Amino acid sequence: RKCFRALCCKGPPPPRPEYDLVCIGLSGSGKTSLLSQLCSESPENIVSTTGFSIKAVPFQNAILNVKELGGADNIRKYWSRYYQGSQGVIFVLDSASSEDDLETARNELHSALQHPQLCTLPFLILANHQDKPAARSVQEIKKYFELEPLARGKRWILKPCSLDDMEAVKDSFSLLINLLEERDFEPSRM
Ligand SMILES: Nc1nc2c(ncn2[C@@H]2O[C@H](COP(=O)(O)OP(=O)(O)OP(=O)(O)O)[C@@H](O)[C@H]2O)c(=O)[nH]1
Ligand SMILES: [Mg+2]
Repeated sequence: RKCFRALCCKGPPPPRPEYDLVCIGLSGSGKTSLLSQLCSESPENIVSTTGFSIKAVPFQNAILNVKELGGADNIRKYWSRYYQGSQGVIFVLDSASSEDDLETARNELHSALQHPQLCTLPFLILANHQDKPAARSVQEIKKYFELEPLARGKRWILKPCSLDDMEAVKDSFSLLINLLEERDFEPSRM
């Protein structure tokens, strides 16, 4: 009987921690599609994001308030105005895009990694569109994006993914949540 009580009468579960994240990446990289899937929203009628869009994405052990910034050419220059208050960064790229777009994505990622408001935060970099035959592998992307020197000492995760394998996407987000939690437990510095 005691055992039964212990199992069933524990009261409400503790509230899940919430984190504010910013999600960037070129137009068409799949930011809205991935975030909608994570929120179990219908994948239909997704249009290019003008300005920004905020979603509360629920996970078992945390809620991520993700602010997606539209990736179109004329919006990207305003990205940095929306960085303040972020606790982590999600960068989505199209692994099958043209050489030109890949170079633009690399430059944008480098700017983000060096931005004063983002440079100390954990980064989740998603090499999306892996279902396409032209997709570059995560190793190729790691090399092309020259992440090693730039991101050294930072907490970042680079993972391949595609819209049709949401389990892999969820696993990547779990790793990001681990990085966000680590910060919570960091002893305060004197
Ligand atoms: N084949 C394939 N298509 C994808 C994948 N992810 C997204 N797409 C498609 O790419 C298109 C653009 O996706 P969006 O989610 O609107 O891209 P976005 O990054 O939000 O773009 P902006 O809001 O303009 O910055 C949609 O037609 C998606 O269905 C993927 O992994 N594989
Ligand atoms: Mg979008």
